Amino acid sequence: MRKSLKAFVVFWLAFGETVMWVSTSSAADTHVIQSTPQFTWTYNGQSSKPNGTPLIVDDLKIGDVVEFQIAGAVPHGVITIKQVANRPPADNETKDPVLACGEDKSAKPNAVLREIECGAASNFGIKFRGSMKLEVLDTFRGDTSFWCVVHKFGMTGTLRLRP
Ligand SMILES: [Cu+2]
Repeated sequence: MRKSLKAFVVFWLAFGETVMWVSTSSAADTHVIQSTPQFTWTYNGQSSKPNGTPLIVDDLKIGDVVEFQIAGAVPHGVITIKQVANRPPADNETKDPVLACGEDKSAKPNAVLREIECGAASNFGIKFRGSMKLEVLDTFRGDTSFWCVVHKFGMTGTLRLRP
């Protein structure tokens, strides 16, 4: 009897640990990308470069949140782009990948990100100060790139799922 009780306790300790491991590894993370006074994006010790080199954020999971924080005197904003390159803005910008605040889901069936915690209006595609949060949808594949609505290819980045 005592032996089986002990086995039971050991089983539950192991089971509980497994449950805890699963829940922490699948929990949603928030990835904070910040603008800097040097006109770059920075994340996790990495930065974009004014020559068009993108900031690479490659540790996303479905359900995670990408938060853009913009502070300081210089205004910035975020819009998705078709490709990382020095292209005229009209050629390169696209709003298709992001379901912005106030938009109907049926209008953007190909969205891979969704703006959340909507305030009075969407911050997507315009200059703003403060925070914009984008949730990684289960449609996210490959690379989704963005640049600053003001500084264009001089301030660009790429989002991708972790390997
Ligand atoms: Cu900018």
